This record gives sequence, structure tokens and C-alpha cells, in this order.
Amino acid sequence: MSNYHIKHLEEYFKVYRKSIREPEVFWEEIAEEHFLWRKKWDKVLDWDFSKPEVKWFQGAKLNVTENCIDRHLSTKADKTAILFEPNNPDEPAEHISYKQLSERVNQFANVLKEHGIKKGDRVCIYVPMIPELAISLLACARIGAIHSVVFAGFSSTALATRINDSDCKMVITADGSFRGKKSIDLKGIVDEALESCPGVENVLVAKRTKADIQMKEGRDKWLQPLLGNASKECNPEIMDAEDPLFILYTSGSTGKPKGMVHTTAGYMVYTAYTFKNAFQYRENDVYWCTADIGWITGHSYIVYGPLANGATTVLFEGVPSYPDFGRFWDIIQKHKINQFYTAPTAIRALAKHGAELLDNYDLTSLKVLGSVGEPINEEAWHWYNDNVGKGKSPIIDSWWQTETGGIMITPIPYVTPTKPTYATLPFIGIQPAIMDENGGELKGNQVEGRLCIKFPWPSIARTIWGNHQRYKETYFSTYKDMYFTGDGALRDEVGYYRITGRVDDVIIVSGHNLGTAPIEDAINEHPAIAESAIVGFPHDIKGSALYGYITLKDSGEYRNHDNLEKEINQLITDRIGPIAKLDKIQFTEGLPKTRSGKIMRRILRKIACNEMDNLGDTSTLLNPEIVQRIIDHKL
Ligand code: 6R9
Repeated sequence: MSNYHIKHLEEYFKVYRKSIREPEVFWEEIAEEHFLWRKKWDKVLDWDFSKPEVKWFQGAKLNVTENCIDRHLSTKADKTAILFEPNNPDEPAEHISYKQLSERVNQFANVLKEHGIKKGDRVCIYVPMIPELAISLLACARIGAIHSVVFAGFSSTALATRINDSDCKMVITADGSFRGKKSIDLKGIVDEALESCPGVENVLVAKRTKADIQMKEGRDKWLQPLLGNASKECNPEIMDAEDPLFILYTSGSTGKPKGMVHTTAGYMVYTAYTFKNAFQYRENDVYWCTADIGWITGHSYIVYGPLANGATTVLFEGVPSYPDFGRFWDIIQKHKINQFYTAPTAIRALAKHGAELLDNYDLTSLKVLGSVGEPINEEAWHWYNDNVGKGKSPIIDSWWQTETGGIMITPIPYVTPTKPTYATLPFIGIQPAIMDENGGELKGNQVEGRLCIKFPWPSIARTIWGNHQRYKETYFSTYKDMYFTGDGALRDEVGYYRITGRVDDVIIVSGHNLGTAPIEDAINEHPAIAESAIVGFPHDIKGSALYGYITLKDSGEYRNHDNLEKEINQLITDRIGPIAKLDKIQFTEGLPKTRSGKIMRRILRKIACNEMDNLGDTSTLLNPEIVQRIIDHKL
């Protein structure tokens, strides 16, 4: 019996050791016992990081949707697969059982086929967080079409770039989307994008907001009537293990987004296995990840990982602030959520509104809390632990990337003792390395450097769509025979990992390497401060000096900025040392953020360096208007 479910620390170490010593034997056992294969593999792993080329389960035949849906039907037909919680709390939640999911995916798959979509075709999905979004991914997977989900908050220009980069034949969208009090005209954005996308033949439009929209004759069709007429049976396309399952774009250090390609078998095996263990999912648990399916977190841990385990996964349409800042807690109470997975940016935003709000809700169902997307600062970690988890639900600070497909470094809840701001130990099968700047590996504990991975894991992205050379240069050229993550990390005295932030955020001040994350952590401890972002700017004597952009909490106290500046620098001096003191502090009402909530330090850095005419594309930001305001008030 393979170790599909890790239950205590000793077992973790035992299984981890096996996964490193005999990776092929280990993953073969997992794959063999827990998934449905139409044909088994000829070879478990073939790899060469110098090309780079990675192939898992070569020769195997399968369909991911048979694993995520069909095989559960004999035992779980009536179990809720997707629990849809609408934006408006007065609209009833929708429980979609595995049987209903099967029928709806098959109907959708048949509609795709009727519109000429075949194995290998690319389909762009630009749909808000409604059930049709998850169903459209699965419908593509059913017939072997490659989905490319674009977050339905991106601009028409960003959408068009992504549609054209992978030559999508079809776009699936909705009339509009609800987000809090607002509704957004999605179809209008698609129409604008398609003016520069000649390859798109059809647009399928789901009805959600009932907004009055334009439908282009011959190109655009309402989805629901087509689904209603389609058969509920659809034979799955039998795929090769290494056939692409999807493309997902991620931003790079240059402007052009990278279309990361994930393939079929390895991605399925790894997301399923990590889901089971990183969340300690048990039968009948209700699991909720607040990410949008437009990001990798939603792909792997709302759709594929949970469904491959026959889980109940919540899909929430709305925002944490609507109808008020208690919405997350309301949903946890209402659906008795057992595992809750969110991002530090959301935790900080909620913390800003006080912990008192939580007293009105029963959160006793919670067993596991998760964090992902950026380093979680110490203050947010404690707030989450004390107020949401009441000190009883372990926080899994899970580090991973679009490129890694699944969780890479994380505590296993109730197994790995947690430590604030530490992602702790590598997941089973993951071999991290910390490298110095000259290409040498820093062995042993208490070292800090750049995070690489030495050995392939099943869900590593295989290439960048249409640009294998860029894939090689970005990830496999900095260090020989290693996957370079672009992140900095330290390994402490017991071997726990802490992610210190992107290495492009390391600033060298008077010859000292300073990570932005620890400085921001120190600043954020100040009771008046909501968020901060540190960047470097040129300095005559020090080489680089530190520029801090700081937002204050709502409370209205601390209007005296002079004192506040002194207190901030005192905190930094106390926590890190005088070397990390800020030369300039700019108070601002917001920080430019990506749609997934990451602070865009690149833009802040350029402003600090007076490179205002070279800011790049700011249209894909969550709050593009803040950029001008920061420039206007620059010191
Ligand atoms: C899953 C996801 C990847 C980058 C990654 C790192 C940062 C993600 C983190 C974390 C510290 C964590 N990141 N999780 N940093 N601690 N727990 O977010 O993918 O959007 O591709 O971002 O996010 O810098 O390199 P993606």
C-alpha cells in the first residue's frame, strides 16, 4: 500500500526519504493505486534539465475527467462536487453533485465538438467565478482541447495578447460578472479584444447578469440553450500522459506574458496527491479556496486536485467585502468549511477591519487554514492564527508557482509543527537547493540564497507555449541542471525553509544584501500601518538606498507623519539593524497590485528611480489609477 495519506511526522520523513531515493518507484506506486488509466506507462520518468525536457508516465493513456468525475459516480454520484456560493448572499447556493457535474461537463463537451473543437485546439476561457467556469475547463479536458483561462478581470488588450499568443479558435465568456455591488460588462471587453484576434471563430456566452449585450451574427452564441439540447453522454478523448492539458499565462520580468504549458498525467497525479496531504482532506470535508480559477491556485486547488479526490469544493463568485467584511466568515459558518485556503493580501485587508467582526460567526468547523501567493508577514500570520483559527487550526504557508503546478514547500497540517512566516519543509518528492550567486550549492542548515529545485516532480511545467528557448533561459540557465525559481530562501537551523521574496527584490545597501520581505515585516508590525513595499533607488555612497511606500490603517490616528517615520525606522533598526533603515518614506493611500494581489514592486522601483516614462503596461493592474497619484506625491 503506497503512502497516499501522511498522518504523522515520522511517516513524513520516511515517505520523503523514499520519494528522494527512489522517485520512480514512489510515484509509480501512487499513480498505480489511486488513478484510472486506460493504459499504464512504459517508463515512469525521463528527464534532462539541460534541454530542458521532462516526461512522466510516458506511454500511459488516460483522461483527467474520468479521474475527476466518472470514477466517483459508482460511490459518490449524489455527493456535492461543486458548491457554488453566489455574489449575492440572498441568492441560494447551488449544490452540484458528481452526477450533475458529469452530465453538465459532457453536455458542454458536446457543444464544443459541435463547434468544431478537436483534440489539441486551444480554447480561451474568460468567464467569472460561476459554475460554467469550472465546467468549461473540464469540458475541454474531456475532448482533449487545451484550455487557456484568462482571469476575467484582465483588460481587452491583455486578453487579446493571450488569445493570439496561443492561437485560440474559440472564446468562452459570459454576458457580465457580479463583483460586490458592481457588475462588469465582460462581453464588451471580449468584443473589443476580438477586433484584433482574427483566429477566433466562435464565442460562447453564458448568461449571468442578463445585461443587454451585443451578439455578433455567426460568431456569438448563447451557451445555455446549446447545453440544454446537448447529450449528457460524451466519451472521453483518450490522451497521452504528456499531451498538454492547459496553458496558463504568468507575467515575467519582461512585458510579454509566458504561456506555461502543463501536461496531463503528471499534473493530475501531483495536484491530487498534494491536495489530499497538504489539506489533510477527509471524506465529507467541505473545502474552500478563495482564489480565482483564473490563477494556478484555482486550477490546481479548486478544480483538479479536489475533484480528483472526490472532494466537495466551494466556488465563490463574490468579494470578501460584500455585503460587508464579514462575508468570508459568513460563508465558513454557512457551509461549515473545514479547510480554508486564501492569500496574505486578503488576510491583511480583513485584519484592517478588526477582529471583533469575527465574534459574530461560528468558525468551529475549521480544521486547516492555508496561505499562498506571497510571503505571509508575521503580523498577518498571528492575526490569522489567533482570530480565525483560534490557535487550533494549523496554518499551512504553502509556497509554489504557476510553473510548479502544485504545492512545493508546505507544512502538512497536524504533522509538521508550524513556524510563523516559514513554509517549513519540502513536500514529498521535492528536492530544494539553496544556491549562492556564483552557482554553488549552500549545503547544511542556516544558509540563505536562491531557491532552486534539483530534481523533476510530476507537475513541473514542460515549456512556454511557442517559446521553448525562453523556458530554458528563464528557468534552467542561471544554475546548471537546476530549476531556478526566481525566489530567495533561507534554511534555518532545523532545516525549515523561509521564502524571502523574489530575488529581484533583493537590494544591496552598502554591500549588504537585504530582502524586502523582512523589512516590510518589521514595518507592518507597527499598529498604524496596513501595508508597505520597499524598493531600492540609487544612492551616491551606499550604492542603493531604500524607499518605502506605506499605507496606513483606517483608524485616523497617527496623523503626525514625522513621528511615524521615526517609529518605523526604529522598528527596522530593532528587528534587522540600522543598515535597513529607509532613506525615503512615502505615505500613500494604496499600492499598485496585480489582479492576484501581488504588489507590483517593479513599478514602484521605477518611480523611486525617477524612471516615470518607462513604467511599462499598467493596464492589467487591479488599481491602475494609484500609479499617477503616487507619482504626483513622489518625494
Ligand atoms: C501559487 C502562486 C508565484 C510566486 C512565487 C513566490 C510567491 C507564492 C508563496 C510565495 C512566499 C508563499 N509565493 N506562495 N512566497 N510564500 N507561501 O502564487 O503562483 O502566481 O505563479 O506566484 O509567488 O514569489 O515565486 P504564482
